[in-house]
Amino acid sequence: MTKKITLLLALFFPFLVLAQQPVSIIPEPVSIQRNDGYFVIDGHTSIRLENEKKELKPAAEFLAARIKEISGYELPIKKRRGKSIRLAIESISNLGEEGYELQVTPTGISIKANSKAGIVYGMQSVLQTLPAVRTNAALQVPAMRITDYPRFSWRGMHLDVSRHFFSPEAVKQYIDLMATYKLNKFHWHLVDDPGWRIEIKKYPKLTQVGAWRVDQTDKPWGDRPQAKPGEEPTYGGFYTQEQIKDIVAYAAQRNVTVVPEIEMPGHVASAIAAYPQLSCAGKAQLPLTGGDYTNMSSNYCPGNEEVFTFLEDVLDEVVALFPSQYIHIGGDEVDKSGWKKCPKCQKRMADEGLENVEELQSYFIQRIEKYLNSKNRRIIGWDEILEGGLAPQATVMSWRGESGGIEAAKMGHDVIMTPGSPVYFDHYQAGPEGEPLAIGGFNTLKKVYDYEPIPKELTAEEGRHVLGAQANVWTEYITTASHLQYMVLPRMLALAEVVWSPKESRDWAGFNQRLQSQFRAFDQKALNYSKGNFTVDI
Ligand code: TNX
Repeated sequence: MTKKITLLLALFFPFLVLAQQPVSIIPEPVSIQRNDGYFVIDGHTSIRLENEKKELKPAAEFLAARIKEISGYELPIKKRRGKSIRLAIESISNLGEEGYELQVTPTGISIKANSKAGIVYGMQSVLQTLPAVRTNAALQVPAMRITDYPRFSWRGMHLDVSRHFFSPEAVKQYIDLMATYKLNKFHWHLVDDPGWRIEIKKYPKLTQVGAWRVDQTDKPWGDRPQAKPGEEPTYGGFYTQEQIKDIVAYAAQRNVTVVPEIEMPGHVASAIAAYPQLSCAGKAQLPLTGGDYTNMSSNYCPGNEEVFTFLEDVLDEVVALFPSQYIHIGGDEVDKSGWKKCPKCQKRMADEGLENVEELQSYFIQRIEKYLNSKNRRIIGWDEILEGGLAPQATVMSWRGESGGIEAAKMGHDVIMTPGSPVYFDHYQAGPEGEPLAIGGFNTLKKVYDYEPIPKELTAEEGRHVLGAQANVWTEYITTASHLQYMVLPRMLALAEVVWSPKESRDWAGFNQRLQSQFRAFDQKALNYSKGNFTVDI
């Protein structure tokens, strides 16, 4: 019956029915009120900066560029009479650093926030109501009033560019997707065994040698054999420092901080390939492959002073490229058995009074932490850095479930939750029949959507150490930008809602409805995404 009435209304008063249509924004804003009518962006609209002109200019340019892309209109950024999109930094209580107030009426749009970040998020909400690609249709923004701010300050996506290299364009596209859904920390896993991906001027071999390997991507991970000596390592790539600066600036314009990960002391066969003297064995396992590595020639040697000089030099260049307060230093999955057989390591342990190899790793991480603290930076490490004693200022990324995060939060350390289940997006999201080969695991969209980053085991006080959550995307099996899109879409949108929207407003059915307009945007942009039947939990 109600359907019939709606249909009749639509026939005779289409405007009325349109006015009732809900607005679909992901992540769901804290409060949203839909009003009647639309604001139409056209060739007479301008972008008006009320104050803080300089600070807001890049944000305004971002919005202007987007509108030009979808409509051809070139909105001037200036004060002029008539229709405008007003951007204003003001002091507004209860919005926090990243919140915003958005008001759309038939005569104009106003975005107010305490900072540039909030203004950018207000723009993203507006942009989600518009077509994603070039259109000749009118650009109608629904009249509405939104008050919005994030639940967590760390809303992260990680990308492993070592197991497979992704072009700067693919990385920018990934950052763009993050920004659309108000995710703000891009954890860039730049170093791992199969490839060193960041140009370091002082150590050119890192990318001349360490960025290239023998291609064995046609074989499943466990079946990738050691390359034969002399085989040509031609597969890989790296980012020049110029490209990195460009990506960091691109991200900053969208309020995304790029957090680089420089792995140590394990997962560094690529660095050892370039500078074999940095390993306990003093030799490398060459040529590099996409397969496994032995520990004697794929870890740094903590007994060797040269290793610390090398890392401090590398970190000097890293710090100069990345304004991020945090530098991720890895720390995961070190097979320490080689250190037990290494005389230099034994001597180091005796000199420092260390009882076991776990303490030796802790010594390593703590030295690096001290160095980075002296540069006014803070370290993040995977939860293994708890073993042998946690570095005093370290933030812990909890990936082997939540127990490491719980332990660290109880010790008063900050924590980022990235448990394999449910936020490893290299795991299957459906199937596995009919799905592209994945490393294993099973993290459905529903499982991601239901994730609660603050564990019950923590008191309210301890829970405040949980800065947020992040999805990790390891790329042993992900070889192309299109495959990467498929693994993160739409799970990234579920994560966005988990870390941004109030816990109480989580609504699986509503999310699925709002997802539909995002699917249209993916189709328009020819993005590859999983189209499973998400209304049921598979
Ligand atoms: C474990 S998660 C790793 C990665 C792998 C990943 C595969 C973590 C800190 N280390 O090196 O790529 O599993 O899911």
